Amino acid sequence: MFLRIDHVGIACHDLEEKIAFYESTFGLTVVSREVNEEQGVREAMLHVADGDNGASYVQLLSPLHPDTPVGRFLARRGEGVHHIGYGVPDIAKAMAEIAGKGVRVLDERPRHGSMGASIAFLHPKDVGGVLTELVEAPKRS
Ligand code: CMX
Ligand code: CO
Repeated sequence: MFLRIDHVGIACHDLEEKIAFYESTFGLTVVSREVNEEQGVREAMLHVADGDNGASYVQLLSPLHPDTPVGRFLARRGEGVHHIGYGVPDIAKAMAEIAGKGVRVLDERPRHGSMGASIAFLHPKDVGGVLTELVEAPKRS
C-alpha cells in the first residue's frame, strides 16, 4: 500500500530558527515553503533523499494560530514529531481500503498538501497514537 515514507512532520514554534538548525546541522535544503490556511500551518519541506519510488522530506510546521491542530499539539506536548506521511500511488483507493479496516479517515476527500500533493489524515487514536498522513504526489510530467 505504501511506496515510501514521504515525510516526517515536525511541530515547532519558530519555523525560521528550525530551518536554520536543519540546514546547518544536517545539511538539508529547503525545497518549498508554503502557508496552508486550510491546515492552519506555515511550513517548509526539506529534501532528505531520492529513491526509486520518489523523494523523502522533513516537513517543519509552525501554527498560524493557537487554535489549529499544530497549535494545540504544541500547547499540549511541546515541539517534536507531529505526524508521519506515507506516499501512496492512489490516495482515494488507499483512503477507502483503510477506512474499510475500521480506521477513521479524518478527511472525507483528499485535500491540498505541500508541493501540489493530495493528502488525507488518519486518526491517531486508531493508529496507536501516531497521526498518519497519506500523500499522493502529483504526477511527474
Ligand atoms: N499525534 C498523536 N496524537 C495526537 C496528535 C498527534 N499529532 N494530535 C492530537 N493528538 C491526540 C491528543 O493527544 C489527544 O489525545 P487524548 O484525548 O488522549 O488526550 C487527542 O488526539 C485529541 O487531541 P486534541 O487536542 O483535541 O487535538 P485536535 O483537536 O487537534 O484533534 C486531530 C486531533 C488528529 C483530529 C487533529 O489534530 C487533526 O485533524 N489533524 C489532521 C490535520 C493536521 O494535523 N494538519 C497539520 C499538518 C498539515 C500537513 O502535514 O500538511
Ligand atoms: Co504532512
